[in-house]
Amino acid sequence: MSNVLVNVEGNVAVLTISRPAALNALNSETLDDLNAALDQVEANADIRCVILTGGPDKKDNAFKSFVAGADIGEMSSLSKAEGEAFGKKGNDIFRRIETLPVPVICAINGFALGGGCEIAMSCDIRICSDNALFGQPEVGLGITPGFGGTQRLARIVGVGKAKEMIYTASNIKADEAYRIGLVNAVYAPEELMPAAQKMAAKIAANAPIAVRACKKAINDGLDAAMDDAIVIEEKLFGSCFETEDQRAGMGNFLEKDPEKKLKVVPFQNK
Ligand code: CO8
Repeated sequence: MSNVLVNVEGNVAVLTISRPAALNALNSETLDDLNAALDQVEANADIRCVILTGGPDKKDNAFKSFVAGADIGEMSSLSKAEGEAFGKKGNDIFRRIETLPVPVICAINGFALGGGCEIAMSCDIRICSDNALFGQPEVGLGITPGFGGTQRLARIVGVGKAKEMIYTASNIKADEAYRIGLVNAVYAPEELMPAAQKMAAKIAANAPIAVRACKKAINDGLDAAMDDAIVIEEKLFGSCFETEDQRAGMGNFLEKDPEKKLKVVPFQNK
């Protein structure tokens, strides 16, 4: 039985991290399951957007945790080399999420602590429920954030705020996460998944090759100097003119017949 459920509907895949016995904490097995789920996503050319979320808790079946961190029990007896290997295992998978060709929306439905906050930060877009709680509690456990937290938090919320959160190991609630730009929006718990689905459907309705090119241009450009970054954009922009989607999208706009002009373009992913 996998700890990561994959549910594909239309062009959207929902990946649910489900380890109810431990508030969806990431042990090695769950990381392997996540990697296998990403294999499934990459093998399916119909998937145009992914939603990542957490499953319900064992006690009352309520959604109280997205991911409560890396598994503390598993980490407690690691040697230096094993700690480094565990960090690399998480980092490789989170980097895979970050560079997955299609956008990933993280729907954070409760605790996003340690590795939970870190996996959320490897996604393209984060939205959360109003009961979400974010933090990097690692220094209280005698370790550093080891799944990318020291790097991505500073890039997302700025160096000063990231250092404050990491050094003090203080958690922040959903409204503060929104205020500092860690999440794009906050919803009542029952509205979170519908909002994620709505956003995913909007993304999936656009030209998929263009959307993937935008993700690549933004990600690769952020790692480059501006002179190189705009060249990255130019190349990807140019590549769109070899696609049927570009011809369909622009042809639709230029259509004189108002009936046809309003028709949704059936993008072909070609
Ligand atoms: N690891 C393992 N088990 C966990 C974890 C976790 N991170 N979080 C919760 N659990 C388990 C509990 O042990 C408990 O199990 P049981 O029922 O068998 O006793 C069950 O989940 C429910 O948890 P609680 O009873 O504690 O639930 P509460 O509602 O009382 O509290 C909290 C919820 C506040 C989330 C609390 O569980 C908690 O503080 N959890 C730990 C949060 C944390 O510190 N996370 C960060 C971990 S460190 C990390 O993520 C590092 C990432 C980088 C790794 C780099 C590797 C080198």
